[in-house]
Amino acid sequence: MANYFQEEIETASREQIEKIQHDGLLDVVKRVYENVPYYRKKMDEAGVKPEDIKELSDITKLPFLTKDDLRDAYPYDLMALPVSECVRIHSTSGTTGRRVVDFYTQNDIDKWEDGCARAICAAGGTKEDVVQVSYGYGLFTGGSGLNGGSHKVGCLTLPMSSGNTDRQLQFMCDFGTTILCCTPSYAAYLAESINERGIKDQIKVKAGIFGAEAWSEEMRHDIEKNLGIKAYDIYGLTEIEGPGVAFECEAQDGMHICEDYFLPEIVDLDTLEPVPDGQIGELVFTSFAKEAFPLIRYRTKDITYITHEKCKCGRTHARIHRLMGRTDDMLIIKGVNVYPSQIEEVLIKQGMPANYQLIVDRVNNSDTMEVNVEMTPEMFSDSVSDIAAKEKEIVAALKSMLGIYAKVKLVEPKSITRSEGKAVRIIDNRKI
Ligand code: DLL
Repeated sequence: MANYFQEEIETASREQIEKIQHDGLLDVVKRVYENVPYYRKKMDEAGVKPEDIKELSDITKLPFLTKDDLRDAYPYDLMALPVSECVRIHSTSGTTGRRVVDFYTQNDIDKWEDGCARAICAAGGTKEDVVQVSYGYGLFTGGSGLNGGSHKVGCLTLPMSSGNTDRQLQFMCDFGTTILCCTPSYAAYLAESINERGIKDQIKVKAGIFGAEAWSEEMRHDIEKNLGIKAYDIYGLTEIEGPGVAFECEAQDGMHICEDYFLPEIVDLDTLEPVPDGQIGELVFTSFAKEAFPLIRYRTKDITYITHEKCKCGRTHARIHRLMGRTDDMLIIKGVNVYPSQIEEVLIKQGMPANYQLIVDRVNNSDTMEVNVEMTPEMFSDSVSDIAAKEKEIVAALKSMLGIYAKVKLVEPKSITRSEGKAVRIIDNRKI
């Protein structure tokens, strides 16, 4: 029997879910048209009025919202309520441009934490568990979101934040952490540190809730094997609320979207027309239940596909497949679309660790890609010719997966900087 946090809504019928989404959509369109001049202008320009939205399918009449809109409207222009009604903000780091901010009322926080509590229960969590939250706290949503979800489930919560690996491991051993929440790259690093210190027998972790960055199925298997746990994917983004927008259940076969809060669409990467279930495209969300900062048809730039097929766990909310990458970290090398996750898949299949970096450049008007990947300590003691042979093998495997040549360099163990948050996988030196 599956472990639900809110069984009734998590297993609601399609008719019930669509009714909630229908009412939510009509309500949010009216709210933003009346209260947010930025939206009213956008809708007026698109020639659509709230009265034109009668059915769920009318959503396609509404204009998309993009990250550029969020940046234009920074700081307050997309807020749907006065500051006096809001209790919190969160924000992205703003490394790739102006910060993106999200605002929350107390109800918004409540629903967000419910989503994270659903994720913890879907990973088998109960009030008996000790949850170590090793996502960053502060403006980043990861720490606060899972912290709140863990409280709601009634778990003993360790608000560790990211970093300070010694302290992470000490708390993990001393307090008997059973559920670990952090980025997959930090989980891999923690697993490496645990094995190096020979303390695996003191670790009681049974499940991990890992997200905030793209990771491959192969990386999941590696972490599961190295830590002896089940690793669950969790998805979310600051603009929509943070973690818990979608999460995996025990079937580990796609992430259930909290469809009672968010209306998902998948649109074609070129035409932006909605595509059917199973077809890959860009994920678009309407966060109709949000009070302070509802977004309509927000283009996430995340690439995946959706399914409404029945899930073994009994949850009825639609699932998105593990994210395949982002439209903006999709590298185009000699005209070929390349996602870091494809390279990761090849590397792990070749027995390499998931510690790698892609260096892209343009030499004589032609794109080049170099894949630097760490050797395992065992490989490091191999002869130079063995290492060269392994490099050749990886070059061939990458060529057969991507159809292009990439130079491969096996580098010393531990020479690629470890990440405590989101890993930096790409260094693009092209000046285009
Ligand atoms: O990363 C929220 C989060 C925190 C999610 C903790 C999960 C766990 P942002 O910093 O705004 O928010 O980054 C959002 O990260 O659009 C995706 O591109 C990527 N991302 C998030 N979760 C996943 C995942 C948080 N499970 C952006 N798989 C999103 C792949 C993910 N990519």
